[in-house]
Amino acid sequence: MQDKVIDLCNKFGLEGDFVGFKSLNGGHINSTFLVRFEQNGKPKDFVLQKINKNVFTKPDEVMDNISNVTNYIKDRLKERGENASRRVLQFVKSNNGTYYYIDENCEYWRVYKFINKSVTFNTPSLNILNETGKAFGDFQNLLSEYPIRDLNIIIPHFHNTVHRYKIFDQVLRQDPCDRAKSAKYEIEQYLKIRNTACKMYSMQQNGELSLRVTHNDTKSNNVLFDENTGEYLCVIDLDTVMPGLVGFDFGDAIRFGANTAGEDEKDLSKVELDLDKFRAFTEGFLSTAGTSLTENELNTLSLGAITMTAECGLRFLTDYIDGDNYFKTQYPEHNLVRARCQLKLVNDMISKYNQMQQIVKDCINKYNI
Ligand code: ADP
Ligand code: GN1
Ligand code: MG
Repeated sequence: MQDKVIDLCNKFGLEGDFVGFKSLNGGHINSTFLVRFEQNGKPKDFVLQKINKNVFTKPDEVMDNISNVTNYIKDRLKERGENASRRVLQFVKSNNGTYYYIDENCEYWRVYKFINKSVTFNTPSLNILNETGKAFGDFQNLLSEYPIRDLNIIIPHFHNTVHRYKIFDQVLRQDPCDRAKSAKYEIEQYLKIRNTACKMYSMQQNGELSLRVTHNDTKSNNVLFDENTGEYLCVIDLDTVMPGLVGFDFGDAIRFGANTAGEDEKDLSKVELDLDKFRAFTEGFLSTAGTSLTENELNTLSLGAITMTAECGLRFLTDYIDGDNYFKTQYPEHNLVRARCQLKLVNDMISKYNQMQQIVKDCINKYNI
């Protein structure tokens, strides 16, 4: 693998002496490596990433969106008088002049600068969640005037819950691995919350909610924080940047970050919505994004959390029944375990809906939105 990594780095014209590389595992989709070079005695780190072609079928369109959006953010940060070097991902062009390189196996690779002294968190503290909220709120704010029509639709129907349920129906009918019988309870429960989970899609169709530039994968491990201060630096993992609903970006962050347990916790008694974490994220998010949001958007933030949790759990369950073709899994029932965990969480969110709405109201008042 080392020869391959060195060869790829050459294709991106990385200069200096190659020191080594290691895997940066964390996500369920791409393969990520940290590569170290030495230039004039100083270490220079880069991220080398193989884009998952099964998920991102048009990697050139992914890179088109990412380069346009990161350049736009860079300009906006400059306008604000902020130093962009650690605040936005900086991609490196390959020798072909594109932001990706296609290898002999037709795999797409990209390189961007590693942001030094940064960390990510899978189980964020209250303070880190507050910073995560600020990061995604600011992302929303920085891109609020971006012309969304110029963006490619990377994964059609990505957060279209109505469509996700249709795919679920299909996979269930086919039951290709004979797994449906082992998930009877979960199937029944996910069908029970179908209407609630599909409400925001209808609101979008009716024109009550409009599309914006959204990130679409707002987990706290997709934000880099300063290693020393814990302040947010930069939003990463930009593959799914495309038009979407702001409530879904808010909601997916809550799904992941305000769960008292991990996304794949087996002991369901440990899984619930932590309202303190919900408040910490909401305060951060509204402090940076608040004034750009409409009344309907503000009113549906809590429903966004319910929708994203139901949808993500449904996607895990669909993938389990389908034979684990989409998400990386570590053991045969991993997707089912994830689906159970999301189910417990979404039901808890539904029971805490009024409390979530009250917290959103408190924050609206606090920031005079
Ligand atoms: P995935 O699609 O697999 O989730 P990410 O782009 O989120 O891939 O990267 C995986 C991990 O690599 C991140 O959670 C983060 O810890 C680290 N990482 C990615 N990009 C950078 C960067 N520019 N600087 C520092 N760390 C990074
Ligand atoms: C995937 O790549 P990663 O792990 O950040 C998935 C998200 C899911 C998430 C669940 C392109 O994100 O939609 O919410 O797993 N990304 C894609 O952890 O499908
Ligand atoms: Mg990621």
